[in-house]
Amino acid sequence: MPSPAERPVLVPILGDQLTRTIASLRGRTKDDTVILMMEVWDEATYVRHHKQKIALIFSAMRHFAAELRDAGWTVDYVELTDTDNAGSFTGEIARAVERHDPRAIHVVEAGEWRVQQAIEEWPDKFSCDVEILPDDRFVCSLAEFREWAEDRDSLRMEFFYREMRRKTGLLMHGDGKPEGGEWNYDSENRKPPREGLSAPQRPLVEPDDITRECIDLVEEKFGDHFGSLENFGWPVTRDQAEEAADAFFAERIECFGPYQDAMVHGQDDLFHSMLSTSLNLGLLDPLDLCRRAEKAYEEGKAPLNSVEGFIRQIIGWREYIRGFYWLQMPHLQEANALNAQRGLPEFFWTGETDMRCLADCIRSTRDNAHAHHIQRLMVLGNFCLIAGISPREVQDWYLVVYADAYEWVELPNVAAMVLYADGGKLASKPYAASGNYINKMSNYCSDCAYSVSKKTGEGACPFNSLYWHFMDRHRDTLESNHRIGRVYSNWDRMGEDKQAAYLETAQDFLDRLEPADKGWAREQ
Ligand code: FAD
Ligand code: DLZ
Ligand code: SF4
Repeated sequence: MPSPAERPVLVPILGDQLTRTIASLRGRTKDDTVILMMEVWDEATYVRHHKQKIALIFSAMRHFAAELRDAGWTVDYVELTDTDNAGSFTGEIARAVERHDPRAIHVVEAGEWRVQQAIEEWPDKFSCDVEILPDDRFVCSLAEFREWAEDRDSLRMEFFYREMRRKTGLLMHGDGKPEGGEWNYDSENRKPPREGLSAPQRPLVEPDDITRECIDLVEEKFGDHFGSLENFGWPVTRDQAEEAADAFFAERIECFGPYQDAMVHGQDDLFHSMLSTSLNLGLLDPLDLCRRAEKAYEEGKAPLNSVEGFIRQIIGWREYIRGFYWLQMPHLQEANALNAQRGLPEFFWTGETDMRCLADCIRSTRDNAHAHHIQRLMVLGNFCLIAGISPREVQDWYLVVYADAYEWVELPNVAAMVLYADGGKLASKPYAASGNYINKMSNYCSDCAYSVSKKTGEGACPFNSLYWHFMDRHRDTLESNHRIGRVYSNWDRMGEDKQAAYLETAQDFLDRLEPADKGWAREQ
């Protein structure tokens, strides 16, 4: 029988922990470590993920395992189709404990609450030591976020972001002042798309043999999941992710800021970085990416509003969203402050709607497993908010359809930012908007079956009447919010006939919405 010292340490690496410097590997020696990576049925099906998302994660995991082996590590890799695959992380750990008789398990905490609950049971389930290490691939630790949030009435991102700027020194002067004198250049980042606006095509990564095998596996096992695999071009290795970042810094960051909120029919990525999948898998380091953006500014290759905007998305929003998730779980999953109960419409899965803005965003979502932020927030999300769609159904949809979707980042964005389901802890007011906003920031309305300038009746843009229906039905909750401004005095000034026309048009539209089969998102 091997002595404890001869027994290896088992290091499970989960699908979104594909970082060579991950805490569980740091300081370990190759001759007494077995790395375990597991493709498991439970993770692939807890919601019915977009096909590109599963292919991306499996391919990135397989490439990562190959890199580790090349570097001399022992990797025990369990494929989805391996005989005896137990189907769950805990089941696979049990089998690995049998195979390797480890003296300890060292695992980095999970990104998702659901998985973390399972990991926390391991010390009781297995007889060896289990060490659960903090995930330090973020700028702000969870303990630090908790401390920041403690005793604050308002958890606004802007104040957190300033702390992160001070902490990292990004775009900061020695005297503690922000570069350019302002913390935030958002007001310069709302340019509507000018006629003919087009961005350089993002380089797509040609699938290699490993990726093609994963694509075939997904078609075979998950062929009835939402989405198309045809356009698969995601980076699946760190080198590829770095090349994607190079292309962003060379070609798109300059216009990233000004056109951050713009939407153009058929231009799916516009000037966005398309780096969220790589960041969330662990292929890219968030701080390093921000330092590269800062360098582009210092070298005069990108304007301050673009660079500050990009850095804010990462050390501001991304970090804040993660901290908020862990602070609010598990009740955030159930939050429904506005008591929204309507089922998600079927067209979210089929894309079959005459509303051109929604049809284009859903098409991009189906073809690319991606839509950019303003499409997610102000078209898809805004519709769900003002139509009163149930948070659980909206959450499931977003978790399924995006290749970058993990609950820690999806849930706060959906429940708190989009649906105001947390009652305003994250957002100071609901992001509700009429067709006017979409018309200003996109070219969708010019060729839509509905008329954006028509407010009520047949052919009127549904966003117009739904907006007022939303405001009217939540008057008790929202009227006292000082950021809602003059909305209710405008509403009252309209007079009863106009109000009735709005409410009738909206109700008529809502009555005709066909709810989706719940089987699209989860096995029934
Ligand atoms: P860019 O526009 O280039 O931004 C740069 C980076 O900033 C992103 O890669 C991302 O890491 C980060 N970022 C920007 N906004 C946010 C944000 N609100 N929250 C967290 N990080 C942010 N992002 C995800 O990574 N996974 C999700 O599941 C997800 N779900 C979302 C759901 C809704 C309803 C909304 C409104 C936003 C969601 N986001 C999510 C945030 C954002 O839409 C995506 O990160 C972004 O579209 C990814 O594309 P990009 O890499 O081109 O981003
Ligand atoms: C999303 C996902 C999928 C589809 N499949 C796997 C898998 O088979 N094995 C794995 O390790 N991870 C997978 N993931 C990502 C996990 O769900 C992710 O690591 C957890 O959500 C983190 O808590
Ligand atoms: Fe969307 Fe309304 Fe514009 Fe049509 S008119 S694209 S539904 S905002």
